[in-house]
Amino acid sequence: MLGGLALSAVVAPHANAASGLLQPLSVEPWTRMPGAPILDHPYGLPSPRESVVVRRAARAWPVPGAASSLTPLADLHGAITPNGLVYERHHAGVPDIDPDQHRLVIHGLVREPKLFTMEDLLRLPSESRVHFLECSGNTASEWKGPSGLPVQLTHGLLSCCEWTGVRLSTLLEAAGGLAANNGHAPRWILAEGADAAAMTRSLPLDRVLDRALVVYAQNGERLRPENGYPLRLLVPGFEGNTNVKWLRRLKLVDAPLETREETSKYTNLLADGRARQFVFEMDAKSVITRPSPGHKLTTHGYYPIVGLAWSGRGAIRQVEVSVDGGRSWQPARLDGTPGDRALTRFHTGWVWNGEPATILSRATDSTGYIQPTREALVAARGLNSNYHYNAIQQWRVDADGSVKNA
Ligand SMILES: Nc1nc2c(c(=O)[nH]1)N[C@H]1C(S)=C(S)[C@@H](COP(=O)(O)O)O[C@H]1N2
Ligand SMILES: [Mo]
Repeated sequence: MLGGLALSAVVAPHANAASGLLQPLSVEPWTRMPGAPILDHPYGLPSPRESVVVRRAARAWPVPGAASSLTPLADLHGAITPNGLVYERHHAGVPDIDPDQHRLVIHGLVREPKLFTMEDLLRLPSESRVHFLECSGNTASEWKGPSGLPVQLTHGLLSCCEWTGVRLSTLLEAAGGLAANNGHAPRWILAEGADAAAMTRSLPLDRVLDRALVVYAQNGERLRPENGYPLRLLVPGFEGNTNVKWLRRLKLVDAPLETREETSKYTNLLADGRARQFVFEMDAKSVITRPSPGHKLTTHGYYPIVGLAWSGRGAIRQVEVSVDGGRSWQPARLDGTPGDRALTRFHTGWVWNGEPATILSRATDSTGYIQPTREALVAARGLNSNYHYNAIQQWRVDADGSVKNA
């Protein structure tokens, strides 16, 4: 059963009418001749027929090297983002780092400061884990109401990879463990990148020690240059910015360094003029990726509704979908067992009767937190803030079948 309907009942009428199931299959040119030789592409490429499935830029940035590109969520399947489609956010371009010359330093309040080569790091115990990464600026376009943009441009600062690397705790052990000094206790850790932005963030040790990894691989191969090659910090569930790319330095300190990226940027100004600082976890969120703006429903009848849900505080417990503007909700089916701080694919079905409709999804995470409405989020946070927009997203389906962000 799908969406309460037997599969045969919903699929058969289309299939018979449209594709002439009773005709014998024709023998096409590609079946009559051997295909292209192997090793045309020693590194495989997607089918040229999928050439529209690419990252896109949402806007031009005013500073040289500052740029972002967004993941084509509507065209992806499952939960893993292919490496070539992982969204990018660079504050000062993509550095061209020679891995043989790259070094990672651990210093500050540790017993024995250490310098690691990439070779050293590859010899340490490693592990692989699937986690999402989301820029805290993701979906900022919707704070003031529906932007009209497609899901790639509203929610595409989002990816999910299997990351491989070394636990932060293993590196600390290699540095002889934590060491207080002159009354300074090691409570925070500063991470610094080797790019021209020298991106630096301070992170509370007690919240990252059990989960942070220093990673050198994504989805089975070494990191892509744009995602931090040869080394990046991965803090599952934390806002994208804290996942420092091109990582070269970790310093154990007793208090946050109050860097640019945690004062002037990546703080959240509230309506009353106060600001939230060190807002690390990405709150639970979901979005319908198909159908989504730009798609068109061509006939009345059955349509699958699929999307993605995630939470920076744990796993997804439930996703509900509404096709009547939020008046009634039905639980969606989740793929497998939702992973900790990983994208979760949800599915449901819907028979569209040709009337205008509004479709929405709402996520609940393993802490019991429920994704808020836009009204509730704005009431709590005001409209000054750019970051951490996680409200329920609605798409409008018009009578002609076109889907809009309106
Ligand atoms: N060194 C460095 N690390 C960085 C950045 C950067 O510009 N320089 N951008 C940050 C931001 S804002 C985000 S959202 C993520 C993006 O990671 P990705 O480009 O691999 O998707 O990296 C973070 N780490
Ligand atoms: Mo970001």
